[in-house]
Amino acid sequence: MKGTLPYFVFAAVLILATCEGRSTVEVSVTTEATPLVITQGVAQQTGPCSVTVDCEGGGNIREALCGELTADDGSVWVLPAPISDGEPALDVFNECTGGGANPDYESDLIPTILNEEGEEITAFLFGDNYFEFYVNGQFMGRDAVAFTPFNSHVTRYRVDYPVTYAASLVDWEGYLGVGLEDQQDRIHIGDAGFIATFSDGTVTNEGWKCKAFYVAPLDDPGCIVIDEHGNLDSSGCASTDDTVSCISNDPTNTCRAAHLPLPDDWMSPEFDDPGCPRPPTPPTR
Ligand SMILES: [Ca+2]
Ligand SMILES: [Ca+2]
Ligand SMILES: [Ca+2]
Repeated sequence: MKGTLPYFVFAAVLILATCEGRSTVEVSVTTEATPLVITQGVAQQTGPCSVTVDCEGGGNIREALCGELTADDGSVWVLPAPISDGEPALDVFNECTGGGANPDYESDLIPTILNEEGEEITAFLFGDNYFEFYVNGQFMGRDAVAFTPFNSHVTRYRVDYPVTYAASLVDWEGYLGVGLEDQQDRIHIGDAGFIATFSDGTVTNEGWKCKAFYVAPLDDPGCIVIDEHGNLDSSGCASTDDTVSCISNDPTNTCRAAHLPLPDDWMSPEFDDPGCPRPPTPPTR
């Protein structure tokens, strides 16, 4: 039914901010409703996974590896996030595995038919660094280059309104478990973001919702506030290379991270998202 306002869900597995503890008071961050787990240091196991690729070209190539980190409570965390084995979306620009710009993307697009009589929508997708994209709970493609160089994608589908979009977003990390990466000769927090534009005029904006499942690097997890719905708020935490002290103090052993389990149905239109906060908006430059 064209004209009906779509409804959006926007789930993130890694938030864009990072944290530092400022409080000297011991703060419990684990509740029955919110099984937040704290880990310290990098993954015990690291290696290639389904998104690891050999880049043919492109500047600033960082290889995307995956890892596993076992917490003190015995829980095992896949880092930087659980990853789908699904196929990448069609390239718009991909220097790593796609030869650069893809001027033929328009003719290469094959619509996925979710509803035969639905609206045909084209979505342009860019993630720093990695996304998996779902429409009404259906997997529509993932990012072909999980770390760097940066790349962009497009996908097309036919669907009835209202539409629920869901994306898992990962700011990939070079030091799995502590949210850090190499930049020239130093270790660095990095940054992240996601932008999508749709042919029906929809855009990513403050109307979407964003839930964090993994926050790093942290000095003291007590800076994280958990609301009554189990959402993590790390806006009170420090988030720069200069203010997160573990970065300059043996980060691979001392930086901490906060983890929430990713629900199986996070991409479903029925996913319960009360109180999910709005996503951070990008700085004006
Ligand atoms: Ca990417
Ligand atoms: Ca980062
Ligand atoms: Ca990044």
